[in-house]
Amino acid sequence: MPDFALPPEAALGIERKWWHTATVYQIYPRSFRDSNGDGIGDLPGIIDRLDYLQALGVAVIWLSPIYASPMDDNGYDISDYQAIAPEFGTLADFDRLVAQARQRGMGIILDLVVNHTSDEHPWFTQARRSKDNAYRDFYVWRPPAPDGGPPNDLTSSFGGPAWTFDSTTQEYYLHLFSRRQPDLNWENPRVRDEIYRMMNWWLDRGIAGFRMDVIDLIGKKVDEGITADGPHLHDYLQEMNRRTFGSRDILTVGEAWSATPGSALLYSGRDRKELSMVFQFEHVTQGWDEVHGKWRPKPIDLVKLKSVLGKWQHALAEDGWNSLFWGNHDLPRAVSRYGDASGYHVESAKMLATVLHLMKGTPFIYQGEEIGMTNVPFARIEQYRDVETLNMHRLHVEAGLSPEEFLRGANQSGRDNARTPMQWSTAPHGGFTTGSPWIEVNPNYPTLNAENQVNDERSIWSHYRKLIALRKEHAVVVYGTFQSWFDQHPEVFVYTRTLDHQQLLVVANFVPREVALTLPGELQLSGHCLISNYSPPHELGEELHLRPYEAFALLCAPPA
Ligand code: TEU
Ligand code: CA
Repeated sequence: MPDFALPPEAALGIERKWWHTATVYQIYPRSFRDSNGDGIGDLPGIIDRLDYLQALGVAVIWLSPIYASPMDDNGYDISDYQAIAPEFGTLADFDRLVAQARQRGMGIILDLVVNHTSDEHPWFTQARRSKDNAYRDFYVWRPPAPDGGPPNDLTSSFGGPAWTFDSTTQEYYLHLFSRRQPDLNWENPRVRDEIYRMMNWWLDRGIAGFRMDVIDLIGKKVDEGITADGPHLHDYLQEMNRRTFGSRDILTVGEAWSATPGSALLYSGRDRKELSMVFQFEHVTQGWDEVHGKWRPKPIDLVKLKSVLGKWQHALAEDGWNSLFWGNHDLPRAVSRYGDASGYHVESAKMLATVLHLMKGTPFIYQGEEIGMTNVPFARIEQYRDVETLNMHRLHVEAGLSPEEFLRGANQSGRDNARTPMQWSTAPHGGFTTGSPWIEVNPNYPTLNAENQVNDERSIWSHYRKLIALRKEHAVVVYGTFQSWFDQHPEVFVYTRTLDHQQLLVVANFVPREVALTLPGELQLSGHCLISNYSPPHELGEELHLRPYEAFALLCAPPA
């Protein structure tokens, strides 16, 4: 709940929600903190670090999947939606986590993975037995094409066809991800009933919301080649809302790689009764290669990046709501992708945080981002664990790419960059485990770790703490109107947020060199500096001399 007096709703023109002022922290449980030395992070490990998260100031913790799973995709392949994976703990641990988080003013949101299950889910083991099994229609089955091959050309996100032949019944089943993640058939009302029942069971345990995995895929029409944004997608979401969380005050965020400003308004519009917000990825994918996608990322084009971010700020200014993020468990480390992880590590990590957290929307921090964790320089494919990276390696090398070239791409964009263990201290394996970790710790942990930063006012961690606090203290950060300046400038990002008589000016230099900038007359360089990544802050004057990766925010109240 916000701890400041907000302007009246009438003045804002929008209904206030507790999650407007919240900052969310994403935990990838496998890599956060191992409590028992088996090398795998777990729920007691998270409980052990709740004080750390409370000190940071986050209001919500999103847990990547913790359910029973064979872990083909680290838990995004669920074999029992109402059981905790034994390596993560027990249901009693989970209840304790919810209660202890609540005592500290934090809520837990769960990852809802209902586009697909594991191939070990009892629904699927039943379904594959015979064509007339009661669970057959829980999944998507099709007879082979006339030549015996897959029913159509749909491909899996993890490489190869989206169809696998099942010899028992001589039909193919659909999997938009790994062959161990068969897609559920949302057209079957029994599937939807089971999912809503399961969601209510978790809501009754006191969770604060759901992050919904690839939710834009549930309305698929495979015979028409439609996967994302199918014709009944929004009907299903409205039905889900009505039958599960609609009457509760929770946060829901849908992962939607296909989202456009138009569809985001359908998902998150005030009167739509669907979700609180979606994750859209346009700022991510604008930086991908046209042919090789994320495996050949393009250098940052700031003009383009600003135009995408600005477009989304404007599109959801009056209705709907934005999520704000640089990273997650599928993406490279923010400071490695958008900043300078070697020359200006601290400055660029703080700059990126400043720019993101002062836009309008709900910010998401991915674990380790608050200490500036970086991509991992794995040199051999054997060091990787991710099913996507391992599949893609096989396919690309078979297709003639050199293993060295593939590794270069994986070093920049592979999902394991985000999944190396949280670096807590200078202890062996960064204090993540006393055993041997399931994936190697980034070798930079002796200098880059949380212990070094929590008590240092000048650290990246302290900068995040200040930004999270600013959102709770200043309504202009939450509700101010966004406007960008210097749109064509390739090196600086400048924007203002305006609410009533208050104006927040945010200035950020995205390059590792000095940049001179003359501000237009409307942008008064006066007021009170809320946050800055250089000390002492910039000199106020006609012309600004921004230092490498310098970023600051000024709050002014123009004379009435
Ligand atoms: O991700 C969706 C997804 O499409 C990603 O796999 C993404 O496209 C890929 O990393 C980019 O190349 C969600 C989860 O976040 C991810 O961890 C899961 O593997 C996936 O769904 C399947 O559940
Ligand atoms: Ca463990």
